Amino acid sequence: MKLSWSDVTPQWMYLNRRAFMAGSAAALALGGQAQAQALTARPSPLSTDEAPNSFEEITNYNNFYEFGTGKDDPARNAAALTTDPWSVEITGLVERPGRYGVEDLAPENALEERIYRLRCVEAWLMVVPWIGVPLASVLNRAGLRPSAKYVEFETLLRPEEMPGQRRPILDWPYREGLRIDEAMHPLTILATGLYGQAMPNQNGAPIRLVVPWKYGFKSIKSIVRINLREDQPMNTWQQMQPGEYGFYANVNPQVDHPRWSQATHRRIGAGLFAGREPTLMFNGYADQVASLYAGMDLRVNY
Ligand SMILES: Nc1nc2c(c(=O)[nH]1)N[C@H]1C(S)=C(S)[C@@H](COP(=O)(O)O)O[C@H]1N2
Ligand SMILES: [Mo]
Repeated sequence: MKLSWSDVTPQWMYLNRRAFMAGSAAALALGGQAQAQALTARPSPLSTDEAPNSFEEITNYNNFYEFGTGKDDPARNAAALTTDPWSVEITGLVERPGRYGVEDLAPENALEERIYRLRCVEAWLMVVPWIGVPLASVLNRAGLRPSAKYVEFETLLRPEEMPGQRRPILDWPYREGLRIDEAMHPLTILATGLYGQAMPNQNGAPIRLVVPWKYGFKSIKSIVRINLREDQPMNTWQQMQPGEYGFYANVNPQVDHPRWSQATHRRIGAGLFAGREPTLMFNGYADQVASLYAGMDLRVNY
């Protein structure tokens, strides 16, 4: 199955550019890291001008419970994950359901760099230079039926390669969901890389969601299924602890987690003496997204 937004870049150019990029500054910036596939992406006005965290920080301080609950477990264990071949099944209320390859969902000539703040519900923050495509571009090409009101996402279930899945830490596979207007918002992307290269396994290779105004757990990694439905789906963390994690999970300094304050956070890499920073409404994206929640009680819809 092919989506109609086909890659208009000639194959020879594509291969050439890849070979060129392999020796470029983007690749050199990775220092001692194993060389991954280089990706070219155009800059976006939706990027923050805050300085990104280092590649080192972004790939060694992770939450990816399929590979363990420690922050350094994903970096240690995720190399074993087979990410090629990979396909994403688009199902439910769409005109063109089917299995799609990563290059079909996010063709190289459509890639954008989106430098976003990532605020985890655990009250830390990083800035990540993602590479990806708007989720809206994928949903539009798949063709939304008018009855599609929510999108549900599912991570790969593969306990042979994901040691965390051999234990009932969460109800596997990891699942997430968005309301359709959230999914279609220009800030919402499917990311296939960061820092000029294909997505490191520990960050959700080969394709993951990024929703920058919501707590990090909404940004589900290593997606194999996108399902369009009429009713609101249950997400994994909501199912685990409904009193602590909801469906919306919008970053909100005024609504505390039952066990800790959300008023401030720690910036990863800022240093021991940096002090905490005030958390921003919708993680700093209020101008773009506040209207999505007009009239909603965000204390009830946490
Ligand atoms: N499948 C899956 N996706 C996931 C998680 C997970 O454990 N499994 N953790 C989430 C959480 S809590 C956060 S903060 C972000 C972290 O993304 P990063 O490791 O790329 O910074 O991924 C999210 N996506
Ligand atoms: Mo998180």
